[in-house]
Amino acid sequence: MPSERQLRWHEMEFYGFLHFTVNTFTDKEWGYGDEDPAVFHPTDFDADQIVRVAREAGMRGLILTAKHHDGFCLWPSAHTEHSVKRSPWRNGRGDVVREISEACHRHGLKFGVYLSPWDRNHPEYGRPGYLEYYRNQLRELLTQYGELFAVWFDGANGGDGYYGGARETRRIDNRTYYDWPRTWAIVRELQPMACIFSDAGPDFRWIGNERGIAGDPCWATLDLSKPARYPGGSSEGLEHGERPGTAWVPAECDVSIRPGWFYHPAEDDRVKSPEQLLHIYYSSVGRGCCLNLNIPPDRRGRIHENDIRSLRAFRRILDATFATNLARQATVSASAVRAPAESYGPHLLLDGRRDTFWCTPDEVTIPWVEFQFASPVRFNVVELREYLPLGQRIEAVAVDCWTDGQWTEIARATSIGNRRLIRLPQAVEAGRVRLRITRAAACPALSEFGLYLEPGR
Ligand code: FUL
Repeated sequence: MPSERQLRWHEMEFYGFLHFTVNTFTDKEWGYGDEDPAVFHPTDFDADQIVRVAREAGMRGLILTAKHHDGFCLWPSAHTEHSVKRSPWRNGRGDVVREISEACHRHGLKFGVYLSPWDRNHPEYGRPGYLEYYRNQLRELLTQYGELFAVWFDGANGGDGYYGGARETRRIDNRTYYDWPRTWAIVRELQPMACIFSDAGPDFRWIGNERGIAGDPCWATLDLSKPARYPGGSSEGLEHGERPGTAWVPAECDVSIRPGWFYHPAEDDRVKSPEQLLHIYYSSVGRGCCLNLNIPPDRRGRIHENDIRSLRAFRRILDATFATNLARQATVSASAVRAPAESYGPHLLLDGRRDTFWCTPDEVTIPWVEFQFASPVRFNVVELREYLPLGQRIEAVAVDCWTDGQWTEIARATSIGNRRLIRLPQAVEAGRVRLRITRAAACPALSEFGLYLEPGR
């Protein structure tokens, strides 16, 4: 079952990634580590514009690449000269981490950091000395920028790099070199509510691909006893999760709005369309995961107009779809209700609250609930949300509509979790809708039920 910290993360649902560093100016995806800090020179950096775009897209937080693999620091770290201190931007007195974090707090978004473990600039990389440096940097980020909701540790370790001028290949053993438990303990100590990301958790995991698409089913649990479960380890099992698993390690789907993670002018016309973004949203958020959508600032230090256009159209469709839960007009009845009915009745599916839920007696694991309407409703999206503090109990459901004097099954789904969205191929109209729980590991605890109409489909 999830921790309080993870429950808060689940409620984020949709947030953004900001990939921004020297690569933005050198047109690379992975900098070698020998970049002159002078190349980092945004001409019109505007943290408020970036955060406003994210907020208007519906993102509830932003995670910034404070340091990517090239080792260049977007904040004036006391432990290296390879940072914004040596850039012409703001005459060497700039701090991207500060500006973005403050803009996030001003606009009501949460803030998180990405600190690449692989550092192609640092002379000590691959040796014990680097670990001390890395942890000192982490301490700066954990103590100087307010509350963090996420600390993001990626698993890439490519080998060759500048490494203080050595220009060589350095291989490390992913399982042992970083001594992760000790680094995670620093996060716990300094930011107890921050969720830690890596391929293998501990708080949330990678979905196993960079397309933004979760597996179906997608379980929030993993088997952490497997030898391959470490950052940079095997991605097997990450898309679907593992049931029953040994720990709650829900998935984040990360994907870029463009082909690359960093801004490249040549990709200005390859921004994902609103329809592509919707498909990603339904395949990530709609499968119980959080979506981390990368929107890379350009060389001005702003979000490009093409990205904004796509995000706005995407948001308009989502807002129009989820403006009204049509199921709220229904009279609701269920095959079973746990006592007392006021506390566990099916009416709680329609109250818009995450902390109430419909529940059955312990021995009833496959109940149904029916929604009856005074006049038929037309919908093409079905929403289900489990009461997450009790874990993921439901394993399969079916949705039926009453048509021509009989029940017809219109959809099925497997795992539910934080939020399951079933996007129907076409709209259906019905005066009675029934949800059947067809398999569950324990009596279901369902928090919300929704019926929505996405316009134009
Ligand atoms: C990976 C990195 O290698 C990519 O450049 C990008 O930052 C992605 C989100 O994580 O590990």
